Amino acid sequence: MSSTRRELANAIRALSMDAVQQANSGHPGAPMGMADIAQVLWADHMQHNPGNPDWANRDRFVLSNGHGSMLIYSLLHLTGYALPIEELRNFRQLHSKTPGHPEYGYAPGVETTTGPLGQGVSNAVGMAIAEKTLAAQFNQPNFDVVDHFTYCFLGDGCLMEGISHEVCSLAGTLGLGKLVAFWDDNGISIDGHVEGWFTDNTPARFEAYGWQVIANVDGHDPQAIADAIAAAKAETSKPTLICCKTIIGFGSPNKSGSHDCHGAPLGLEEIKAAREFLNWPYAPFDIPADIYAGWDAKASGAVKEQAWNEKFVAYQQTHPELAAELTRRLAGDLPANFAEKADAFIQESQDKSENVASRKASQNSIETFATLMPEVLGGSADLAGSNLTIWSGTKGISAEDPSGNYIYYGVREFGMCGIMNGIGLHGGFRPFGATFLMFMEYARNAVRMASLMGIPNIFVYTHDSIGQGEDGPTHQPIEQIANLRLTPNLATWRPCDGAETAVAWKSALERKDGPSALIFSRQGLPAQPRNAQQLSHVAKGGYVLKDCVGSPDVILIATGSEVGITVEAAEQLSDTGMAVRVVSMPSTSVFDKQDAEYRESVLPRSVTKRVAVEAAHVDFWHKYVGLGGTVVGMSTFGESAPGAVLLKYFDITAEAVVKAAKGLN
Ligand SMILES: Cc1ncc(C[n+]2csc(CCOP(=O)(O)OP(=O)(O)O)c2C)c(N)n1
Repeated sequence: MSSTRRELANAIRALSMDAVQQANSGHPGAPMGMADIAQVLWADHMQHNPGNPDWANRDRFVLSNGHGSMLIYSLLHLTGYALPIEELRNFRQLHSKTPGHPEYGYAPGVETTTGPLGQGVSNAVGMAIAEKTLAAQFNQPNFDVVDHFTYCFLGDGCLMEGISHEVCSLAGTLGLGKLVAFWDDNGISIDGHVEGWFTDNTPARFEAYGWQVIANVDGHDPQAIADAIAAAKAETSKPTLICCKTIIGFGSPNKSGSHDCHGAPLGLEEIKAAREFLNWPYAPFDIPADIYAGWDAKASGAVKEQAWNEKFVAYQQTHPELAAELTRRLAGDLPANFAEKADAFIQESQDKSENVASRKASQNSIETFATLMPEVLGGSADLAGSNLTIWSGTKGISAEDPSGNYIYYGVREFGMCGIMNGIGLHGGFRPFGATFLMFMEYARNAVRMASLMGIPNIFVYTHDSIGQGEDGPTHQPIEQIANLRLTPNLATWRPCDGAETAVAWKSALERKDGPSALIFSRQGLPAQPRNAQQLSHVAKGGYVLKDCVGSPDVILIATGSEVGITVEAAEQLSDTGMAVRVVSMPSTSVFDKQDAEYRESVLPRSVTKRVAVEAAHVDFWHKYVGLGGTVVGMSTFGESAPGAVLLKYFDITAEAVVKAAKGLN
């Protein structure tokens, strides 16, 4: 006899309460509450193949309420992904594939890391944008080779987070008809019943965004859920929010409906009671064969993928160039001759020797690279004219025409970066998104998530210091660059002129295993002369830009807009007979990865007289200048005045560098 839907859902409930109990930590409430919804969605709608979690046209599933991780682990295990029961037994243990929150790259089938509430839904919006835009660029009559849904589970917590407003608002504007979100409306968050802190009219809120809202769905009634999903899929011009009334911890007779089961093990007594209540007589982690059979999606998934593969072969025959390009883009490979063309552009930038703001140099790089790479999907959080992110081939995407290569994100920095992460995870694009460096803080955690997940997105930051001037201290970064540099797996670049900027862009686009932050000035900067070897060493993150004869008396280390004044200072110091070396250090993290011999050749240990120069927080630089060195930089907030006045006022000048160097003993 085949299992009932409730029995199948109860397998999720049992696995969740048992795994949390075994780990003695975790969140049983959400998985037990959403199990019936998950059963209907995964059994009847999800287009996926457990045998190949990377199938390009799979539906994407995002558990934005990532604390309910046992829900997704149960689903992946039960449907047949390579996630054996031992992994569920090892929930939350070191080196298991089942960490406390779903981590991208651990269990097969986890599409994104979730846990920081609100960001999962931003990733889901990004995935839905990627699907829609990729489809518009590649599908042909009779060949819908890009054609999948993005499903997202979210709780009250995600809806309370501001980022959900940013991204759901944009999702409505962009008419993401294949995005379906399920709100776990259980009235509970950690502190208890949400009436005291969350009383929004959520359906009205989402209607105002332009979503289709299906309200008052009983999240424990499979037919109501099935009807809602059918209606969601039928609406192709708007995203859909299905508001599911659920009981947190459904099945736990004494703890369901209360925050007691949100984030703590139910306890052995209560688990026993829940087993009786659910009529689930099996031992922990023991799933009967007929329940496994009811969930198993391996055969049906293989058939679905096979049908798509056949369609793709026919597409390849009819549209060979498009098929080859789509294959390349989905693999994340650079176009043929990329390195050669990029190097020619770098040389050209060097030869031009233009004195421009590095944000302008960045725009020149974007022009070149976005023209070479149609997968570049640019954008800015309403600062295109300041960030200089528009190139001659820019085409904005809209609900009506999603085929473009640029997203007008509006004033939504955090949303932008979360969406970029979803786009990057989906595949087919190389997103970049821009804002003022100061506002990286609004988006900080999404940049961290890109770094944690290893998504090679590019975060573009302009107006990088007090040199930006009149906007004043609210807009003048001080500690932000250090913050970016301290983020593991983020490559941070602060180039000093056109050639360094071109190298930074090339390096960011060549990365496959993590994001890059590219930091640019508002003000004009002098181009630096370099010989061929120096030019090739820019990619090493730090190199000798100007040298003396013999061993240096002092080494000056600078980045970005301070390289120019540091070279000036070096000239003045040389005139007084000092042997001075200038090191340009556009990327400290890239420099740190070079071998010891190279690093020693740039910063010989024997030279302890060192000055670092950067119009940003001084503290970061002590690891390069040591206790014997000093730093010309900032340790207070800025002021409002023209940039040149401020640089003088705060002593970020060639004279200050000379004085600092002379003061070393
Ligand atoms: C950004 C962020 N802030 C706080 C938390 C801690 N946290 C985890 S779950 C939760 C409450 C979530 O409530 P809800 O979405 O209703 O989940 P449920 O109680 O229904 O499981 C909080 C505050 C978090 N994970 N992320």
